[in-house]
Amino acid sequence: RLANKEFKTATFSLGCFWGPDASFGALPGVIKTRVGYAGGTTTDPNYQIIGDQTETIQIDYDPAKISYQELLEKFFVSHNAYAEPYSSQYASKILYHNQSQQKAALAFKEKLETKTGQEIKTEIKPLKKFYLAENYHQKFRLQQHKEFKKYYLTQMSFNEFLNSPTITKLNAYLAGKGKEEWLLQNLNDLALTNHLAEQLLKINKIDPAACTNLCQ
Ligand code: MHO
Repeated sequence: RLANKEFKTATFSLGCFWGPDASFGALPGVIKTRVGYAGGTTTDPNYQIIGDQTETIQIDYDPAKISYQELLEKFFVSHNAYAEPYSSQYASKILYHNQSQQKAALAFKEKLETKTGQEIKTEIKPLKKFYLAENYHQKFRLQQHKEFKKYYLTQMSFNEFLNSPTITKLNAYLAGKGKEEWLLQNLNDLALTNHLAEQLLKINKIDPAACTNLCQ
């Protein structure tokens, strides 16, 4: 199992939170992710009554394996930060947790603007409150795969599912994110049945033969 150790947290808004839940979750060094609403003033928002809050992803990461700088790089390549936001629900935001994140984010933005000569619309401001989104939005890609969803949710509570580093990775792989070698390294940690392991390899277009030496 992937260890649940000392971590740091990054909070980003970059459009619909389903995609980034999977793409950030795939990165080595990212321990777990969750989706919610933040960046606005509306209290107790939900998907129907979101008010001025923004769909946001929270990322717990191991700073020994991935830096805030690398997460910022991923943030900016994952969406168009130059476009005027479609709505406050889908705005681009970096919600920093401390001064060092603030400095890194501002510097990154400035460097990109100088390089491209274009203004970045990302708001950079302190995180005030993160409201966890409804269960059905968490690990959305995995939940779309009903067999996988059933397999895990009969073994664990939703809270365990939400906070599991293993589930974070599985959500990423079921979305076809990440690299083959990561999947092969992590396959045993996913504790799947042979049938589900085959499905997962198929989704990621990996020949099961590639797996016979590495996977049990
Ligand atoms: N309404 C879009 C985005 C969903 S995202 C959670 C869709 O159904 O794909 O805002």
